Amino acid sequence: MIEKQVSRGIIRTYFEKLDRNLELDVAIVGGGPSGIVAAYYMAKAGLRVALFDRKLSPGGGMWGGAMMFNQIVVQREALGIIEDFGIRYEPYEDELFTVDSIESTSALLYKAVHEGATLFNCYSVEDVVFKDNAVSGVVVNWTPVLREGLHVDPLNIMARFVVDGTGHDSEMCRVVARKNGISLATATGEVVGERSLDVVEGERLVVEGTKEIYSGLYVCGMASSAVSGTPRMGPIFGGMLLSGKKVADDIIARIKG
Ligand code: 48F
Repeated sequence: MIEKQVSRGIIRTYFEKLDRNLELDVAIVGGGPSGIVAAYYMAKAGLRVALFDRKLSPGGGMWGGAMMFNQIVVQREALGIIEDFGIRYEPYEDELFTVDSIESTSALLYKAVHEGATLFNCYSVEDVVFKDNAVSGVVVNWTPVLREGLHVDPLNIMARFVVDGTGHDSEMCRVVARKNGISLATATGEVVGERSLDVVEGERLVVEGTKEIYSGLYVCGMASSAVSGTPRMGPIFGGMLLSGKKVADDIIARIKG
């Protein structure tokens, strides 16, 4: 009865996958370039890591290049990461290189999953689990449920660490600060909000700002610029890749010692 087998194959394996991911080392919120790179290196180091993205197609702002010109620029410092993912690149000028944004985004996604990270698409993280004054998991619901405004309760997924990779809105930082009356590790204790564009400073500070922003909660990518109030940088992606690698290295060191 092939019709029934098709459905059963999907249901059984999906729920096995969900069940395996109810207790994680790391839950990454947001599947932009920084979050996906983080997922890849953590999975490669043997951590139990899952990434949740509200879109049907994770990849965040990387697919569209700039103004939908689907090429992006990376600087020499990030070439090691580009090579780890097997992405082809071309020298451009000075220390800059160009890559195809479709090849890059699909390579990041493919390698992260292939290395053992689990990606849950169409999942919106609406809150965190907050226990003993630390972030210790995520609260998830279907994106279409939230879009429709349906009154359906979410599920909880526990994690030793949560990474906010939600991009310009730094959603996890905002929700943690707003709901729990705590101070984040920023100049004001709150989400400062990103500044206008400065490529050089933006690229430097996005990596510098990649850190534990509250107990159990790390921040990477544009979320780190938004929370700490550093400049945006536009369609140069080296900082995003380096930020994802840095958050992975920091958490791997914390967990593995
Ligand atoms: O913004 P985004 O691409 O994240 P990023 O890694 O990269 C930024 C660059 O793309 C670009 C840039 C480069 O220089 O400035 O903007 O910081 O992707 C963020 C992802 O998070 C998802 C969203 O769908 C997107 O794919 N996301 C945001 N909030 C949530 C979420 C949420 N609450 N739950 C689940 N996913």
